[in-house]
Amino acid sequence: MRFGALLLLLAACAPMPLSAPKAPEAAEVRVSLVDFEFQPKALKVAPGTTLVFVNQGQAPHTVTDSRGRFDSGVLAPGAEFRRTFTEPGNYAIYCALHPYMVFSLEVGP
Ligand SMILES: [Cu+2]
Repeated sequence: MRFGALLLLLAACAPMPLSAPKAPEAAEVRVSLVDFEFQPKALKVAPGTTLVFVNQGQAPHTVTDSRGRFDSGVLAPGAEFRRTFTEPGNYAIYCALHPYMVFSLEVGP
């Protein structure tokens, strides 16, 4: 077999074309809601990251997008809310019950 043919065969067997962008890693990042703030208060993540918001306080809280794209509803103490962020951009997130609880998220490469 000629070398060129071997290369073609190897390329055909590769799971993805060599030019394909690397798939985003399926990462999870935990954000805590305590009484009465997000921890951390700001974060930058790669597109495709799943944020897991966990209410670790004694009071109920929400995870609400200021532009209305999502809302966790009321999270009782111990409850969690997961969302995967695929769209790059900036997100201003707050707690609807305590609007001074704010969280700033940047999704980007
Ligand atoms: Cu709250």
